Amino acid sequence: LEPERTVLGSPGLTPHCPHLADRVAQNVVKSHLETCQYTTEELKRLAWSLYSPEEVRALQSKSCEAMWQQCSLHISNAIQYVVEFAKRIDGFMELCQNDQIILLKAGCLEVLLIRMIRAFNPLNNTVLFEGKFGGMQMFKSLGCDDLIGAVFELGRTLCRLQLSDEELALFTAAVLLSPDRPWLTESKKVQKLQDKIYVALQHEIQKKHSAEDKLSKLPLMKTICNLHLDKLEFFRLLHPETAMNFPPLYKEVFN
Ligand code: CLR
Repeated sequence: LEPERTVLGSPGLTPHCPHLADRVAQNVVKSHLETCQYTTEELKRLAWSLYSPEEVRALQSKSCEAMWQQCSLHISNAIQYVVEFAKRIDGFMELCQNDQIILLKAGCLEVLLIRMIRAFNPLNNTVLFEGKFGGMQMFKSLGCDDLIGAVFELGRTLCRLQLSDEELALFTAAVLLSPDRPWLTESKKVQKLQDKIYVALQHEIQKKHSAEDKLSKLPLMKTICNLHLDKLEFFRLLHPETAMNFPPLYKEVFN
């Protein structure tokens, strides 16, 4: 019987081997950053340039064919970066060529949609298209409002996860290395690669949460410290003799 497969309980790898997880994460994150098309700084800067209503109207009045042509060009350009990302993931190029192609064909749009969150602004529901941000009305002439609506909804949903670039890198690598794609010839090999990425992702998530947990305790600790000082002051007023005989270090720290 196969053990149950979950992100947090991925079998086959010792989670006690942080060096391997770090090495995997390092390679995947580097590959992502080298192939993500826009840096985080660039995107932050671009988030301020929005299409004007006139520009949106101009896009809307394009013919369906022209708009499809334009969009498919940008998508295929973005897919080339995803292909480059895959090629830089350790182990991918060691898969047989048949499987490389199957994984890319099956996964590249999924990866692109996940990558979209970097170029998506959930505050005003806009996405980067040809250098400026615009809402879904931009794509009206495509005649597929349902598809566009679903893409934007996915953008909003994924943005709510507030993934870091590290998590995004590992998440997209795990999607790309899905061992259950039909017609794979060496799915066990793909499985092993995906397992390693899951362990690295698990590490990354733990890092983030433990950092957050520690920071979130700071205000509480401050409250406790202040409360202790208040109590001590009050005790000293009531029992000055006892307080005088407190251990020297205690007095030194708290007086
Ligand atoms: C995704 C992240 C990439 C850069 C990039 C390039 C093209 C963008 C794409 C992102 C997001 C989705 C996008 C696409 C161009 C057209 C497409 C805006 C930002 C929209 C959703 C229209 C899809 C039309 C199909 C029906 C062809 O790094």
